[in-house]
This record gives sequence, structure tokens and C-alpha cells, in this order.
Amino acid sequence: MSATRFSESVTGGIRNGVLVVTIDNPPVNAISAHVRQGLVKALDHAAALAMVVGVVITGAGRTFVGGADIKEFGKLPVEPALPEVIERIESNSKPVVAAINGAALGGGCEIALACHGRISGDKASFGMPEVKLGIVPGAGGTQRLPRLIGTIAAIDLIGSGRAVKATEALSLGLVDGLAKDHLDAALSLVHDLAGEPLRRTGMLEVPAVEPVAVEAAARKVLSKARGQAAPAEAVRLVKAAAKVDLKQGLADERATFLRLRDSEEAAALRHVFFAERQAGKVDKLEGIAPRKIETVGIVGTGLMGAGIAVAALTAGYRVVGIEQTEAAAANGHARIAGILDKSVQSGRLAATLRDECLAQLVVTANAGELAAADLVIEAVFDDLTVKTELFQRLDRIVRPDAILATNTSYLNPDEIAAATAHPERVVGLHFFSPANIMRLVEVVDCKATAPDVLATALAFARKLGKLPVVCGVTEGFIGNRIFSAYRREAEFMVEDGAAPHEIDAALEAYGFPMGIFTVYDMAGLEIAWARRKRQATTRDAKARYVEIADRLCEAGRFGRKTGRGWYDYSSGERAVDPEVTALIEAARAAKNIVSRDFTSDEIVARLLQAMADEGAALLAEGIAARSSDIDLVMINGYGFPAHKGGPVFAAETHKEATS
Ligand code: 3H9
Repeated sequence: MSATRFSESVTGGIRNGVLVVTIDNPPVNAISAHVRQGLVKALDHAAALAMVVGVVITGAGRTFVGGADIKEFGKLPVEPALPEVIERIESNSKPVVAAINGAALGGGCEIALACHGRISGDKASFGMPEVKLGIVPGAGGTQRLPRLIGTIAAIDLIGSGRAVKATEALSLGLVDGLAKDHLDAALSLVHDLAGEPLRRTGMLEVPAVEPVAVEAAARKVLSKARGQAAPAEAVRLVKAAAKVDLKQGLADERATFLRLRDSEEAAALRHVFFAERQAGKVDKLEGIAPRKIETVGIVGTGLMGAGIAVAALTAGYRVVGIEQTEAAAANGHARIAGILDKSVQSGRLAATLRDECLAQLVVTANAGELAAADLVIEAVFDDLTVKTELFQRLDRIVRPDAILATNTSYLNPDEIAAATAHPERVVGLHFFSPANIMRLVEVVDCKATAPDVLATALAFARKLGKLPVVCGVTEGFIGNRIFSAYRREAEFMVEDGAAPHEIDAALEAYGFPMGIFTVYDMAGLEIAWARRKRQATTRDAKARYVEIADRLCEAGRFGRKTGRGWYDYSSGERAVDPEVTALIEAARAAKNIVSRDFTSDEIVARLLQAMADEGAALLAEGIAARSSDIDLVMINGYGFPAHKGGPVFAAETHKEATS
């Protein structure tokens, strides 16, 4: 098959009377201008050759087409636009079949939808993740997908942005066939279709469905939208596909796409998209190979240790859990098995995989079993003596090339490392609870951590499906340092006149799932109180200190679990408590503070600025490598709304908008 080059990224060759067009635009075959130009030229070429009966479109490498080229957003448009290319495909007089080798996402899925037939390879996946970028599909997805798979399934896929694997795509009717050799199957489908009336997706009727079922599907998707515009717009467009003709539906979709593409929300989510791809990249690790990890030791199988164990087991590692007694080990085993069972019940894990995980798990009181571990993670009580003594013991048990990781939240891992014989093999892996669910891991690059140890920790976190962010040593690392600044500012505002429920309401309206005082009450107030008491003697006496939280703790108000904290929970719901209001007023009076009102906008602006200022300090100290890492930590570990881009990004945009 001799190849014809249609553009720098699109080539074609004739096989068995069919023009096989390959999109080769690494790394993900995004639909850059030259891809669009190449596809049109390829269709022209096929039309001009009488011997060609039809066209197959496929992708080179692991991806079919990863969607529109996001890097082109915000630049001057280059002809032809994707909707024109898609219209060319759908109206082509010779059959066009997609041979989908890998991910067909966004515009990639829209190309497949416009074809007259779709054959999926077994590694293919399909999705319209546009809402995750703050936009809606802009090349016919909202109009063609419901015609093919029905309104309800289309609302689910487009409104949530979730991707489906080949088998689910087949059962939904998104593809016509699933074949190991998808290219061969696509070639024969072209021959079957040649000369027959072509099934053009845009010409199909949307299957009729009960309106109540449509509303239920819409509600389900929108309940997770947290105030974002794109999911609601996507649902509106999909619903409209059943009511208006294709032309009108496409025009509405395009106008909505262009409007949202230029919105602040979309800019924020694009920032997050590229931030995630940058995270965990460390210049000094260029060319450094990670060590091989097969067996992971986890010391302490409480809530945190058990969560880490589940994350490691489901990623395919063998896990050795260590407890102090056999009875505690049995409990730890049961805790881990319980989390795995829950994952099976919620459909996140196949039952067979749970059994495979359990076969890879040992929990024992015999620390000697750690001799087999390549990496040991401690998840024991956060106390320096406990952790240093443990690491000294581990030093004598584990192999010389094994890595030791601490999951401390607040202690100084350099001090833990310094107590060991080989500080260069110590690294921090700060997981967030529940560790099997939360995506964020702060990977702490300690003073003596060897480069290949850091590279291994990063590779391990990625293999767990986590988002690793590298961070230097500082009290509380990136997340808790920013969180402390955020909490401090919120307490300053309470002292100055804002009520806790006003601050929470402003934060929740902004997009946080919970306001900071509600989070406090959920987590419990006593641990932070104990820390404040420990730090009391070393605190800067001149720095402003708000005592209200201490007063709450002294009154036994430790949060939700005691029924009272910043709020009262005696009715089962959070309620403003006059006792807390009186306590706050007394604290203001003691400092002669004249209380004043705060608007929601001012509350949010001050909290964003406090976080951004602390972020700037972390960058200046070299603790964080880039401001986008700070944004990711707060989004993935502390509920900061992704569609605002993270605190540093948001403070900047907020400043620009108000200046
Ligand atoms: C759209 O299609 C709108 C249309 O409806 C309408 C248009 C009119 N563009 O994730 P990875 C880069 S919106 C540009 O690590 P993986 C990425 O930045 C689009 N660049 O790979 C990274 O660069 P670098 C809808 C992109 O193998 C590199 O590729 N589509 C794009 O783990 C590797 O990325 C989506 O939202 C892009 N579209 O996963 C899909 N995608 O190496 C977004 C990636 O310089 N993409 N890059 O850091 C993905 O979900 C994953 O990249 C994918 C591969 C699953 C494809």
C-alpha cells in the first residue's frame, strides 16, 4: 500500500479498493489545523478516484483522536473549521467508516459519529469530555449522539463527560461492531455499505422517550455540576435535538460552544487540564529511571493505612500490612477487605478483582515480613518519636535498596530521615483520606532524598492513578500551609464581624462543597487545638491570634461528632448557635473590635488573596515548583472548585476583573 501524504499529519493508502486514512499527530492525534486540512484533501482524493469504493479513518498510535487541539483555543481560527470537516464526512457519497483504535474523545468522537459506520478495536474508548473543559461539544456531538444512542444515554455521557469502553459503546449502539482486527472489519464494512443508501447519523430520528425519564437523567447529571454552566448547556442542547431539525440544533450548539469557550470557567478548566499534565514533572529527574516496585509494605492499617493498601492492591501491587499485635492485624485485614467490598458494591471494582487483591494481601504482626518489600509506607500516629523509632527499626529489617516513605501531615520528614542510617532512601508520600478515593498525593522531596527515590515515588503514585505534586519540606507541606492561611483569614473576618455561616454561604455559593467552618466541624476541632497549644510558646507574640476556636474547644465543642462546634447539630442539621454568636461577640469586645458587615464578594476576595499570598511565599521558598501545582493541591485535596482554576489562578482573575 503506497502512501499519499495529504498534510503533515494525514496520510492515506489504498487497500482492497478502500482509501485508509491515518491521522498521525502525536501525542494524542488532536485535530490541529493540518489534520482538518488533511482529512478534507483525503475525501477529495477518494472522490476523484473511481477505483476507490470508500474510506476508512483511523489513528496512529494508542489514540484514535483525542479531540480538538486545546492549544488552538484562543488563537485565530484556521480553515476549515471542524464542523465543516464533519459535514464533509457525513455527506460524502462514498461510505466512510471509522476504525477506532484507541480513545475517541470530544471532536474525535464527533468524527466517528459523522461516519457511516463505526468499528471499535478492543482498546478503544469513547467520550465527550468537553464539560470538563467548561465547554460543550462544538462539532455536532450534542445533536448526533442522541440520534444514535438516545437522549438519556447522551445526557449521561455528554453531561458528565465520562468515557465508556468498547463493550459499553457497543451495547449503547455507539459503534456497529467490536473487532480485534478493527481495520480489517472496517474495510469489509465499507464494501458492505458501498452502493447501498448510507445511514447518515444526522438524518436519523432521535428515538422517542418518556419526558420524565429525560428529566431524571438531567437531574442526575446536574446534581454534580456545582454551579458550572457547561453541563446545563450540554443537557439543554441534547434535549433540543429531539425537538429541532439538525441545522437549527447545530447552529445553537456552535453558538453555545463559542460563547463558553471564551468564558472564565473554560479558561480556568483549561488551566487545570494543562496543570495536571505539568504536575510531577521535575527537571532534575530527566533521564533518571525509577526503581522497580512489586511489594509494598504499609505500617499501620488504620483508616489511612487501609486506604493506601486498597489503592496499592487495586493498582496490582502485593501488600504487606504491619500491625503491633495479631489481633490488630486481623482488624486491619478486615478493614481493608471491607473497603474492597464496598468498592464492589458501588460498582467501582469487579468482584473477581477484589478476590485477586485479597490474594495479594498479608497483614501480620511480624515486621520481619517487610524484608520482601521494595517500598515501605508508614501510616502510624503522627508523632516524631513514634515515627523516628519506627524508621530506625525498619532500617534494620528492610533490604538496603528498599525505599522508606512517611505519610506524615505535619512533622518534619528531614528529621525522620536524619534518624535513619540511609536518609537518601527516605521520601514523603502524603496521602489524603480516604486514600483509596482521593486523587492527590504530595510527594515530599526531602533534603537528602536521592533522585531515583523521588522518581520512584512519583511513578508509584501515578501507577496508583493518583495526581502527584512534588513539594519541599515545610510545616504542613503545600496544602496544609495554604489551608492554614485560609483558615486564619476566615477567623480574622469572624473577629471583624462576619458570621461563620455568612463565610460558609459565600464559599458554598462560590463552588466549595462545604464552607470552611462546616469542614472544621466535620473534621473535628481537637487536633488543631492540641497543635495550637503545642505551638503556644513559640508563636510570634506580635502576630494576630484569634482565640475563638480555643474558646469553642474549652466549651467541649469539638465539632459534629460532639453535636456542637462552630454550629449546633442537635436537630441533625447544621444550625447557627446563639451560644457561638455570643462567644464571638465576647471575643470581639475583649479586643475592642467594632464589628462590620462583609459582602460575599469581599469574603471570597479576601480568602482568595490570603491563599494566593501564601502560595507566593511557597514559591519564593522553593517549596512548590509552580503556582499551578498549588492550584491542583487545593482543588484535589481541599474542595476548591476546579472551574475556578485554583486559588492562585482565581485570585489573579478576580483581581483583573475588579481592577
Ligand atoms: C473538543 O474536542 C471540542 C470539540 O467538541 C469541538 C471543536 C470544534 N489538545 O493526557 P496525557 C496533550 S475539546 C492539545 O498525559 P495520556 C497534553 O497536554 C477536547 N493537547 O496523555 C500532553 O502534553 P505534554 C476534548 C492535548 O496518554 C500530551 O498531550 N478532548 C490534548 O495520559 C499527553 O497528554 C479532551 O478533553 C488536546 N485535546 O491520555 C481529551 N489532549 O506532553 C483530552 C492531550 O506537552 N485528553 N494533549 O504535557 C485526554 O483526555 C488525554 O490526553 C488522552 C491521552 C486520554 C487523550
